[in-house]
Amino acid sequence: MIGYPPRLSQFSLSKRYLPLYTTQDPTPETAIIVGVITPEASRWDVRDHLNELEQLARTAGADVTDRVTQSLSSINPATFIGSGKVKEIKHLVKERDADLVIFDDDLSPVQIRNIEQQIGCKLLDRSGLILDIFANRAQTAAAKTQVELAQLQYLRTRLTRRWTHLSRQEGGIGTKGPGETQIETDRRLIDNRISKLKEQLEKIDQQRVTQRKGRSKHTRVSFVGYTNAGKSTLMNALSDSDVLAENRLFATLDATTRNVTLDGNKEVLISDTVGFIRKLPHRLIESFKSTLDEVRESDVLVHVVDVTHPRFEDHMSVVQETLDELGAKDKSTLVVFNKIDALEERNLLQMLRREHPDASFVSALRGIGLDDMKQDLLAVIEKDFVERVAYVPVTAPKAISNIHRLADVVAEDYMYAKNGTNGAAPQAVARMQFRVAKKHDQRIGRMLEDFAELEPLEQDEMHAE
Ligand SMILES: Nc1nc2c(ncn2[C@@H]2O[C@H](COP(=O)(O)OP(=O)(O)OP(=O)(O)O)[C@@H](O)[C@H]2O)c(=O)[nH]1
Ligand SMILES: [Mg+2]
Repeated sequence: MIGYPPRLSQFSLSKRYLPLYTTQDPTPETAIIVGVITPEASRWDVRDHLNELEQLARTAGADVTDRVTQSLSSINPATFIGSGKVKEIKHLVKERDADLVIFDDDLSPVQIRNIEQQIGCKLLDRSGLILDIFANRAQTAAAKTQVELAQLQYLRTRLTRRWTHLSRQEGGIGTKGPGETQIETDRRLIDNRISKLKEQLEKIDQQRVTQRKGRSKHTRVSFVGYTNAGKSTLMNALSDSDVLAENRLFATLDATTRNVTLDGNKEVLISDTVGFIRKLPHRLIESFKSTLDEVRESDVLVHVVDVTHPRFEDHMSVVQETLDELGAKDKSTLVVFNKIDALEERNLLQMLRREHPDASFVSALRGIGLDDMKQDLLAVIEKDFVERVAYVPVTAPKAISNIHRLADVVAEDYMYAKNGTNGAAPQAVARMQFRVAKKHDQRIGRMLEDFAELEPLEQDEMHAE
């Protein structure tokens, strides 16, 4: 069953554990989907948006029987669509014996209440549907906690009186008496749960920060892209791993990281993570902060695009906007056009090659173009790195270990060096040759300031000394 509205009775029935609300019933529900044609969204836009909504509904376990559209110059604040249209949907629901109606746009609590009262079945908007899918697909403790938080925050703003019978009053010291309305009780229960979830997420966050610190010297690459673009398939092809990849939306909800060796023995860490979609609920992005930190903190992004999708250019814009929202828009990025094996229009490929001379063209599924892509990735990474040589006294082991932590040490030899200006006695040093990301270069430079004047002794100087 697609899970909206969640039963608030859950919140008061179990004080210890409040189950995540998920889609579990295997029998498909029947759904009617609704889109609105506006001056900003043409008939063709809405057709494609509804195609995607239907795919989302299918992912959530519903069969779509009908599509309803309406052209509107302005939105009706009470019912979003016109009142005549609501009546039409009501009849259709009856005729089809539909279980739910799904709007492609997000509705206000008032609109949800008004429409639901009239149509006589469950009503869901796009965000609610996406949240339901996420809830159903969440596997790990982190993903489950993140989704539940987003669900409750979404629900909190949509509490209306229709739920007043669902939550039991809890009596006892410190609780309000019978004067408190059920909505207040529900809101309080939700708020308590939200703060617990936030605490849990903070703990998960701290663990992840520790994990990430351990791998900070490696170049970190994140795969980003629209859902179903082929990120996990590409990850599997490059790293010989077995991340779940399938033809459904939001197959991946957690970040998986793998070690991949590029040309020249350059090792990088590649993370595959949750896909983006048009109108990804803002709350969801917020609650998935710790998963998406992987993207925010990576050095380079690989933007995977399904080139066979008729709307792939829109998808690219959605990904850019989402990256912007995450604060990761300006990272060095390699664009990878995927699924070229399934592309029927050869012209499109030629045009794209002309328009995106720096992009890679691959088939992750068939293993086409992967070596070239690895080289392209290496080139993007190299642009962000500088190579340095430093002489660090062995009496400064902290500086040596910091270089190992922040940079890729290419060579490390021990020798004697002296300060060219102050005439002090020669000292044992490590000659360190390393490659460092530009973002860490200044930091290392500051750490090594005191040793900047050290110069290696020439062979004959060593004997003279
Ligand atoms: N024809 C073709 N299909 C591909 C290719 N790469 C991936 N696919 C298919 O596209 C579908 C989605 O692939 P995934 O790797 O799960 O996509 P994803 O980007 O990880 O998707 P989410 O995790 O849902 O965001 C699967 O059915 C893949 O088999 C390709 O190069 N060619
Ligand atoms: Mg995936």
